[in-house]
Amino acid sequence: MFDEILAPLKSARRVLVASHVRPDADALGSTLAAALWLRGLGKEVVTWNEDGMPEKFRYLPGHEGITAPPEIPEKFDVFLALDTSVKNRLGSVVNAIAPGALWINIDHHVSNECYGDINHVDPTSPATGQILYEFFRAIGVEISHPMADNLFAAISTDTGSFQYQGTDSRTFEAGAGLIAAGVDVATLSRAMYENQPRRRFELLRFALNRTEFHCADRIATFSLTMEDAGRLGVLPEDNEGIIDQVRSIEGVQAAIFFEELPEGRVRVSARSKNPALDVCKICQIFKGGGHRLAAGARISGSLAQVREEFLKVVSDEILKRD
Ligand SMILES: [Mn+2]
Repeated sequence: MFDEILAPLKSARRVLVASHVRPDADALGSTLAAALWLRGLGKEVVTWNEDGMPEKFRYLPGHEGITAPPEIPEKFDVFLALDTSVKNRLGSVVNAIAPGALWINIDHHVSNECYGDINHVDPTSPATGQILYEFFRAIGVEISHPMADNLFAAISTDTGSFQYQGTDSRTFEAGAGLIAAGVDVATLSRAMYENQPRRRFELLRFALNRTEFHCADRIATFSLTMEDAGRLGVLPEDNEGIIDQVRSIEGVQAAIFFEELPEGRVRVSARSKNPALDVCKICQIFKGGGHRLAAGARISGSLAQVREEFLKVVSDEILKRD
Protein backbone atom coordinates (compact mmCIF):
# COMPACT_ATOMS: atom_id res chain seq x y z
CA MET A 1 0.00 0.00 0.00
CA PHE A 2 2.75 2.44 0.96
CA ASP A 3 4.58 1.65 -2.32
CA GLU A 4 1.79 3.34 -4.19
CA ILE A 5 2.52 6.56 -2.30
CA LEU A 6 6.29 6.25 -2.28
CA ALA A 7 6.90 5.75 -6.02
CA PRO A 8 5.34 9.02 -7.28
CA LEU A 9 6.92 11.01 -4.45
CA LYS A 10 10.34 9.56 -5.26
CA SER A 11 10.10 10.51 -8.91
CA ALA A 12 8.61 13.98 -8.27
CA ARG A 13 10.74 17.09 -8.53
CA ARG A 14 8.41 19.68 -7.02
CA VAL A 15 5.95 18.74 -4.27
CA LEU A 16 3.26 20.67 -2.44
CA VAL A 17 2.26 19.53 1.06
CA ALA A 18 -0.87 21.07 2.56
CA SER A 19 -3.74 20.36 4.94
CA HIS A 20 -7.13 21.64 6.06
CA VAL A 21 -8.33 25.13 6.94
CA ARG A 22 -8.34 26.01 10.65
CA PRO A 23 -5.40 23.64 11.04
CA ASP A 24 -4.60 21.75 14.22
CA ALA A 25 -1.25 20.32 15.28
CA ASP A 26 -1.98 17.05 13.44
CA ALA A 27 -2.51 18.94 10.18
CA LEU A 28 0.55 21.17 10.57
CA GLY A 29 2.87 18.68 12.30
CA SER A 30 2.15 16.09 9.60
CA THR A 31 2.73 18.70 6.88
CA LEU A 32 6.07 19.73 8.38
CA ALA A 33 7.28 16.17 9.03
CA ALA A 34 6.47 15.17 5.44
CA ALA A 35 8.15 18.31 4.10
CA LEU A 36 11.31 17.67 6.14
CA TRP A 37 11.51 14.12 4.81
CA LEU A 38 10.92 15.17 1.20
CA ARG A 39 13.52 17.95 1.40
CA GLY A 40 15.95 15.34 2.68
CA LEU A 41 15.29 13.43 -0.55
CA GLY A 42 16.30 16.55 -2.50
CA LYS A 43 12.79 17.59 -3.55
CA GLU A 44 11.69 21.16 -3.93
CA VAL A 45 8.94 21.32 -1.31
CA VAL A 46 6.29 23.97 -0.76
CA THR A 47 4.03 23.98 2.33
CA TRP A 48 0.77 25.93 2.40
CA ASN A 49 -2.22 26.37 4.61
CA GLU A 50 -5.17 28.68 3.94
CA ASP A 51 -4.69 30.13 7.43
CA GLY A 52 -0.92 30.44 7.11
CA MET A 53 0.90 29.50 10.29
CA PRO A 54 -1.17 30.30 13.39
CA GLU A 55 0.91 31.77 16.18
CA LYS A 56 0.07 29.05 18.68
CA PHE A 57 1.85 26.35 16.64
CA ARG A 58 5.19 28.16 16.55
CA TYR A 59 6.70 25.40 18.65
CA LEU A 60 6.62 23.07 15.62
CA PRO A 61 10.08 22.77 14.05
CA GLY A 62 10.08 24.27 10.57
CA HIS A 63 6.87 26.27 11.18
CA GLU A 64 8.26 29.32 9.38
CA GLY A 65 8.04 27.42 6.10
CA ILE A 66 4.23 27.31 6.10
CA THR A 67 2.57 30.18 4.25
CA ALA A 68 -0.87 31.02 2.90
CA PRO A 69 -1.27 29.97 -0.76
CA PRO A 70 -0.59 32.56 -3.48
CA GLU A 71 -3.21 34.08 -5.80
CA ILE A 72 -1.61 32.71 -8.96
CA PRO A 73 -1.64 28.92 -9.33
CA GLU A 74 1.68 27.08 -9.26
CA LYS A 75 2.76 23.87 -10.91
CA PHE A 76 3.64 20.78 -8.89
CA ASP A 77 4.40 17.19 -9.81
CA VAL A 78 2.69 15.90 -6.68
CA PHE A 79 0.29 17.44 -4.21
CA LEU A 80 0.29 15.65 -0.86
CA ALA A 81 -2.93 16.42 1.04
CA LEU A 82 -2.75 15.48 4.71
CA ASP A 83 -5.40 15.11 7.41
CA THR A 84 -8.13 16.51 5.14
CA SER A 85 -11.33 14.55 4.63
CA VAL A 86 -12.97 16.54 1.85
CA LYS A 87 -11.47 18.63 -0.92
CA ASN A 88 -13.20 21.86 0.05
CA ARG A 89 -11.61 21.69 3.51
CA LEU A 90 -8.34 22.50 1.73
CA GLY A 91 -9.81 25.96 1.17
CA SER A 92 -7.93 28.37 -1.08
CA VAL A 93 -5.07 25.86 -1.48
CA VAL A 94 -7.11 24.09 -4.17
CA ASN A 95 -7.22 27.18 -6.42
CA ALA A 96 -3.47 27.69 -6.15
CA ILE A 97 -2.57 24.30 -7.68
CA ALA A 98 -2.18 24.34 -11.47
CA PRO A 99 -3.68 21.36 -13.32
CA GLY A 100 -1.39 18.38 -13.87
CA ALA A 101 -0.34 17.56 -10.31
CA LEU A 102 -0.89 14.05 -9.00
CA TRP A 103 -2.99 14.27 -5.84
CA ILE A 104 -2.08 11.96 -2.96
CA ASN A 105 -4.53 12.01 -0.07
CA ILE A 106 -3.35 10.62 3.29
CA ASP A 107 -5.83 10.85 6.12
CA HIS A 108 -7.47 9.16 9.11
CA HIS A 109 -11.00 10.63 8.94
CA VAL A 110 -13.63 7.94 8.44
CA SER A 111 -15.63 10.42 6.35
CA ASN A 112 -12.79 10.92 3.82
CA GLU A 113 -14.20 11.23 0.30
CA CYS A 114 -11.10 9.83 -1.43
CA TYR A 115 -10.74 12.87 -3.69
CA GLY A 116 -7.09 12.07 -4.52
CA ASP A 117 -5.62 10.19 -7.47
CA ILE A 118 -4.11 7.97 -4.78
CA ASN A 119 -5.85 7.66 -1.42
CA HIS A 120 -4.52 6.20 1.80
CA VAL A 121 -7.21 6.51 4.45
CA ASP A 122 -6.75 4.68 7.73
CA PRO A 123 -9.57 5.42 10.20
CA THR A 124 -7.98 3.03 12.74
CA SER A 125 -5.23 5.59 13.18
CA PRO A 126 -6.11 8.32 15.74
CA ALA A 127 -3.88 10.86 13.98
CA THR A 128 -2.48 11.45 10.51
CA GLY A 129 0.87 11.78 12.29
CA GLN A 130 0.61 8.11 13.27
CA ILE A 131 0.03 7.07 9.65
CA LEU A 132 3.14 9.02 8.61
CA TYR A 133 5.15 7.47 11.45
CA GLU A 134 4.15 3.98 10.27
CA PHE A 135 4.87 4.97 6.66
CA PHE A 136 8.37 6.20 7.53
CA ARG A 137 9.04 3.05 9.53
CA ALA A 138 7.74 0.78 6.75
CA ILE A 139 9.99 2.38 4.13
CA GLY A 140 13.03 2.55 6.42
CA VAL A 141 13.31 6.31 6.84
CA GLU A 142 15.41 7.50 9.73
CA ILE A 143 13.21 9.95 11.64
CA SER A 144 15.15 13.10 12.56
CA HIS A 145 14.55 14.98 15.81
CA PRO A 146 12.60 17.81 14.09
CA MET A 147 10.45 15.27 12.25
CA ALA A 148 9.87 13.43 15.55
CA ASP A 149 8.76 16.60 17.38
CA ASN A 150 6.25 17.32 14.61
CA LEU A 151 4.85 13.80 14.57
CA PHE A 152 4.68 13.58 18.36
CA ALA A 153 2.80 16.90 18.52
CA ALA A 154 0.42 15.61 15.82
CA ILE A 155 -0.33 12.40 17.69
CA SER A 156 -0.42 13.87 21.20
CA THR A 157 -2.88 16.63 20.32
CA ASP A 158 -5.20 14.53 18.14
CA THR A 159 -5.47 11.86 20.85
CA GLY A 160 -5.98 14.33 23.71
CA SER A 161 -2.58 13.29 25.12
CA PHE A 162 -3.00 9.59 24.31
CA GLN A 163 -6.51 9.30 25.77
CA TYR A 164 -9.13 9.29 23.03
CA GLN A 165 -10.80 6.50 21.10
CA GLY A 166 -8.40 4.89 18.65
CA THR A 167 -5.40 5.28 20.95
CA ASP A 168 -3.94 1.79 21.10
CA SER A 169 -0.65 -0.06 21.28
CA ARG A 170 0.32 1.23 17.82
CA THR A 171 -0.09 4.79 19.10
CA PHE A 172 2.15 4.17 22.10
CA GLU A 173 4.66 2.38 19.88
CA ALA A 174 4.75 5.47 17.69
CA GLY A 175 5.14 7.62 20.82
CA ALA A 176 8.00 5.43 22.05
CA GLY A 177 9.69 5.46 18.64
CA LEU A 178 9.46 9.24 18.47
CA ILE A 179 10.89 9.64 21.97
CA ALA A 180 13.75 7.38 20.90
CA ALA A 181 14.21 9.71 17.91
CA GLY A 182 14.74 12.66 20.22
CA VAL A 183 11.43 14.02 21.53
CA ASP A 184 11.68 15.54 25.01
CA VAL A 185 8.12 14.88 26.20
CA ALA A 186 8.04 17.42 29.05
CA THR A 187 9.48 20.29 27.01
CA LEU A 188 7.27 19.64 24.01
CA SER A 189 4.16 19.12 26.18
CA ARG A 190 4.77 22.40 27.95
CA ALA A 191 4.93 24.17 24.60
CA MET A 192 1.74 22.44 23.46
CA TYR A 193 -0.42 22.60 26.57
CA GLU A 194 0.96 25.16 29.00
CA ASN A 195 1.53 28.16 26.84
CA GLN A 196 -1.99 29.46 26.19
CA PRO A 197 -2.40 33.15 25.43
CA ARG A 198 -4.40 35.10 28.00
CA ARG A 199 -7.14 35.78 25.40
CA ARG A 200 -7.77 32.05 25.07
CA PHE A 201 -8.24 31.85 28.82
CA GLU A 202 -10.76 34.72 28.57
CA LEU A 203 -12.60 32.77 25.88
CA LEU A 204 -12.64 29.69 28.11
CA ARG A 205 -13.97 31.73 31.03
CA PHE A 206 -16.68 33.14 28.75
CA ALA A 207 -17.56 29.71 27.36
CA LEU A 208 -17.85 28.12 30.79
CA ASN A 209 -20.12 30.94 31.97
CA ARG A 210 -22.36 30.55 28.93
CA THR A 211 -22.55 26.76 28.79
CA GLU A 212 -26.12 25.50 28.57
CA PHE A 213 -27.45 22.04 29.27
CA HIS A 214 -30.15 20.26 27.30
CA CYS A 215 -31.78 16.85 27.11
CA ALA A 216 -31.62 16.14 30.86
CA ASP A 217 -28.00 17.35 31.07
CA ARG A 218 -26.81 14.91 28.43
CA ILE A 219 -25.95 17.66 25.96
CA ALA A 220 -23.88 20.73 26.81
CA THR A 221 -23.55 23.60 24.34
CA PHE A 222 -22.09 27.04 24.06
CA SER A 223 -22.21 29.65 21.32
CA LEU A 224 -19.90 32.43 20.24
CA THR A 225 -21.23 35.36 18.21
CA MET A 226 -18.90 37.43 16.04
CA GLU A 227 -19.58 40.33 18.38
CA ASP A 228 -18.44 38.36 21.44
CA ALA A 229 -15.38 37.11 19.56
CA GLY A 230 -14.51 40.69 18.64
CA ARG A 231 -14.99 41.94 22.18
CA LEU A 232 -12.84 39.14 23.63
CA GLY A 233 -10.23 39.69 20.91
CA VAL A 234 -10.05 35.97 20.16
CA LEU A 235 -8.47 34.53 17.05
CA PRO A 236 -10.05 31.55 15.27
CA GLU A 237 -7.18 29.37 16.51
CA ASP A 238 -8.16 30.06 20.15
CA ASN A 239 -11.34 27.96 19.93
CA GLU A 240 -9.61 24.64 19.57
CA GLY A 241 -10.03 22.34 22.54
CA ILE A 242 -12.48 24.43 24.54
CA ILE A 243 -15.27 22.06 23.60
CA ASP A 244 -13.30 19.18 25.14
CA GLN A 245 -13.48 20.88 28.55
CA VAL A 246 -17.26 20.92 28.26
CA ARG A 247 -17.39 17.28 27.18
CA SER A 248 -15.51 16.28 30.35
CA ILE A 249 -18.56 16.92 32.57
CA GLU A 250 -20.05 13.80 34.14
CA GLY A 251 -23.21 12.62 32.36
CA VAL A 252 -22.63 14.78 29.29
CA GLN A 253 -22.75 12.58 26.19
CA ALA A 254 -22.41 15.33 23.62
CA ALA A 255 -20.77 18.75 23.72
CA ILE A 256 -21.47 21.17 20.90
CA PHE A 257 -19.90 24.51 20.07
CA PHE A 258 -21.63 26.95 17.72
CA GLU A 259 -19.47 29.70 16.27
CA GLU A 260 -20.96 32.45 14.16
CA LEU A 261 -18.97 33.03 10.95
CA PRO A 262 -19.22 35.84 8.37
CA GLU A 263 -21.68 35.53 5.47
CA GLY A 264 -24.48 33.91 7.44
CA ARG A 265 -22.69 30.70 8.30
CA VAL A 266 -22.14 28.85 11.54
CA ARG A 267 -19.29 26.51 12.39
CA VAL A 268 -20.44 23.60 14.51
CA SER A 269 -17.98 21.45 16.48
CA ALA A 270 -19.48 18.35 18.03
CA ARG A 271 -17.92 15.95 20.51
CA SER A 272 -19.37 12.73 21.84
CA LYS A 273 -18.34 10.66 24.81
CA ASN A 274 -20.70 7.81 24.01
CA PRO A 275 -19.40 5.46 21.30
CA ALA A 276 -23.04 4.73 20.33
CA LEU A 277 -23.59 8.42 19.58
CA ASP A 278 -21.86 8.98 16.24
CA VAL A 279 -21.44 12.73 15.75
CA CYS A 280 -19.71 12.21 12.42
CA LYS A 281 -22.94 10.75 11.00
CA ILE A 282 -24.88 13.72 12.38
CA CYS A 283 -22.42 16.22 10.89
CA GLN A 284 -22.61 14.43 7.54
CA ILE A 285 -26.34 15.25 7.42
CA PHE A 286 -25.17 18.88 7.39
CA LYS A 287 -22.40 18.19 4.80
CA GLY A 288 -19.67 18.08 7.42
CA GLY A 289 -17.65 15.13 8.70
CA GLY A 290 -14.83 13.99 10.92
CA HIS A 291 -14.60 11.13 13.36
CA ARG A 292 -17.21 9.14 15.27
CA LEU A 293 -16.59 11.07 18.50
CA ALA A 294 -15.29 14.37 17.12
CA ALA A 295 -16.77 16.01 14.05
CA GLY A 296 -17.84 19.32 12.62
CA ALA A 297 -19.75 21.14 9.91
CA ARG A 298 -20.23 24.61 8.49
CA ILE A 299 -23.91 25.31 8.12
CA SER A 300 -25.76 28.22 6.49
CA GLY A 301 -28.22 30.09 8.67
CA SER A 302 -28.35 32.30 11.73
CA LEU A 303 -26.76 31.16 14.96
CA ALA A 304 -30.19 30.61 16.53
CA GLN A 305 -31.51 28.59 13.56
CA VAL A 306 -28.48 26.37 13.20
CA ARG A 307 -28.35 25.81 16.92
CA GLU A 308 -31.97 24.73 17.07
CA GLU A 309 -31.76 22.45 14.02
CA PHE A 310 -28.53 20.77 15.04
CA LEU A 311 -29.57 20.35 18.65
CA LYS A 312 -32.80 18.71 17.55
CA VAL A 313 -30.96 16.05 15.56
CA VAL A 314 -28.58 15.30 18.45
CA SER A 315 -31.43 15.18 21.02
CA ASP A 316 -33.48 12.87 18.81
CA GLU A 317 -30.46 10.62 18.42
CA ILE A 318 -30.00 10.45 22.21
CA LEU A 319 -33.72 10.03 23.00
CA LYS A 320 -34.02 7.25 20.45
CA ARG A 321 -31.72 5.15 22.64
CA ASP A 322 -33.71 5.68 25.86
MN1 LIG B 1 -6.12 14.64 12.47
